[in-house]
Amino acid sequence: MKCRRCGARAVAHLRHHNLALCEECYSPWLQRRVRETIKRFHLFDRKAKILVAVSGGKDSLALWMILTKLGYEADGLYIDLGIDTEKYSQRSLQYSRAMAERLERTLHVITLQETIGKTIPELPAARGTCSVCGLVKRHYMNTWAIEHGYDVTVTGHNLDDEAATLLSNVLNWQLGYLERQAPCLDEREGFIRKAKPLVLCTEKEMLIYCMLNNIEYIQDECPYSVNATSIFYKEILNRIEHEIPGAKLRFYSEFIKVKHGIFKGFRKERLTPCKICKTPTTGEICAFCKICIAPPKPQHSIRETSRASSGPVRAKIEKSGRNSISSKNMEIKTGSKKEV
Ligand code: Q46
Ligand code: ZN
Repeated sequence: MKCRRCGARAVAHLRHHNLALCEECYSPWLQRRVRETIKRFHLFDRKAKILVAVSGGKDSLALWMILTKLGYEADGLYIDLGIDTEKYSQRSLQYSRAMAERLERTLHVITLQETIGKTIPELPAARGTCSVCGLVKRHYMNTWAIEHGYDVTVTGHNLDDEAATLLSNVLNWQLGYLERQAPCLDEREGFIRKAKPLVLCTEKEMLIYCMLNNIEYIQDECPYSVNATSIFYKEILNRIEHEIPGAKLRFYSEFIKVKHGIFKGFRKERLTPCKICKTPTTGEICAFCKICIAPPKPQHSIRETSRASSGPVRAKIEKSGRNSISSKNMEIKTGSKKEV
């Protein structure tokens, strides 16, 4: 198969775009697609100070590289969740540091054990570990970015992630979640602007980008993702996509087109600042503080906790070049570098 752009041997065939591309043409094509997504959904402007939520996985690391190549000022934030099964968090941090060094950008690191004295596996997880983990990550991505003067936080959610979330929200008719599902959530009182520049890029496209750009990332799944329903929804969507190329992209992008009309006049919940961390919430104390900060006790203990936690979040700031590791020390699985 030949590259549609230059006629050289194609390394990637994207059925949903009816497009074949060679090694040379692929990365510029994907980078252009991200740039167009940023423009189309008005995610942020050229001067924005961007904070990339980096997990050590392929999407967030590739996103960080793409934004830097496109000329944006983007730093990284890594939240060390303390998941020690096969040193998952530790290894994820190493890949994130290696990328910071490669891009010569700053990586901020927040360690849960240091900030709240507990790791993700140690927190109460009545609603499931991933639910608590998501809550903690969203909290720090918001508060850290605001406290350090960033304009926008970006995440590496790709089209497969977003389509799976959309399917789940539709199956359960989660109207509140559907209303908030978007490539961009505007800044408002207590909340930083949040954007997802990869929403129109599939998982496969990101994987090819990582392979062609020698991006080393954690290839193991998080041990807690084993029973995640999102994996099941992704499998279903992949089966549909196999029969109907482009179905995934249409499912998501048509929803984004029509959702404004559907949710016009949708009543949002009234929010007031959390008594502990000041993040807007529906109750007196936000879910993060209930789980991570405040013991479920009388009022006076809440005030005590408030004083203790009102200062800025502690974190290490790592400039690239420090704490670096050489790639030969990293545990990279090359077996999965297959042609896709
Ligand atoms: S890191 Fe956290 Fe994910 Fe692991 S515990 Fe679940 S939510 S699966 S993206
Ligand atoms: Zn709070």
